[in-house]
Amino acid sequence: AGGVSGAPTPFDKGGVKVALISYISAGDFFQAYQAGAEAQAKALDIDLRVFPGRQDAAEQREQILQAINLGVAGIVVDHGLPESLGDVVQQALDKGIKVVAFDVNLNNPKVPQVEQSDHELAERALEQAVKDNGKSFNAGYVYVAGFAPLDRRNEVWERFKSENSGVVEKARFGNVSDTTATSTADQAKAALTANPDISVVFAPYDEFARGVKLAANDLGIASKLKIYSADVSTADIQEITEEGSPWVATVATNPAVVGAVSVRAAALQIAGQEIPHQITVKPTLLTQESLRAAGVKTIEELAQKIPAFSTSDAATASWIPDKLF
Ligand code: SR1
Repeated sequence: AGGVSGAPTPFDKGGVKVALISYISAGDFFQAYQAGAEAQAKALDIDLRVFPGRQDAAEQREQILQAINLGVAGIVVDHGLPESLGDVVQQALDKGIKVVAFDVNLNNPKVPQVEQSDHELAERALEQAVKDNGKSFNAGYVYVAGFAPLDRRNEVWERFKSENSGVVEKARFGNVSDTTATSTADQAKAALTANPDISVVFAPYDEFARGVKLAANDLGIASKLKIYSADVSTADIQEITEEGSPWVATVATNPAVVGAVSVRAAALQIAGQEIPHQITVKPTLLTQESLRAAGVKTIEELAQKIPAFSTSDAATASWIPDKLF
């Protein structure tokens, strides 16, 4: 550990221990988020300890206690169930450990919250759905309650339906697990078979969208369906742009940038510098048409064309290297 030249203490010496404690680590979004956190940690000479999530609330609590015992200076809590985290996060704060939450509402004024502007994300996806399909359509909706980003996107969906009486939610389904896409595909198959008049599916998580697309292909109805989602990865770009894909738009950040922002927020707090309570990384609308027209095939190519996919001005400081991708 050599530290970062010109950085405030303790980053001038390096080797600062920070824990990344995730609730979910399967899937493209969470792997890219972790990779971004690791890249930012490396650039700050942080000793990042990664605790992989297994969608297990008890294990995540235990991991926070382990991080406290390791003597970390900061903890990034990535998703999770607020009711099982509040007291252990308070124990960390009481020991002087700085905590940052990504996509989990810890409702603690000492814990800054990182998010992807989920209201805007859902609004932009639904605006595109209206642009493509008008204001009257039968919809399928993929949702699992209890995850902060999905709950925020759901607020927009509920408002959207109340403002558009021609939009009818015919089926609601969804599953979050280590097999989200395939379990959602099974549910989507049943929902789409029972409701053949569904023409639009709002699936605001890429694993959900992937599941619905799988179901549509299996049922041979891909040409009659349009899927609107959140998130993007290299694999998603391939699925969106392939010939005949029903996945027509997504609204997304680069999750690696969000991971980097989360680590920067922890670092700034550890250095005793002010950060806003709400830290937002804004998403970008990516339509099938625009991706095909740009010939973009990977997240890296997207980052070359769209500045928001390579960096964010959230949680920055002159001493923090932030051009990582
Ligand atoms: C189960 S929550 C999944 C969402 O978390 C992140 O906010 C991603 O955008 C993903 O859609």
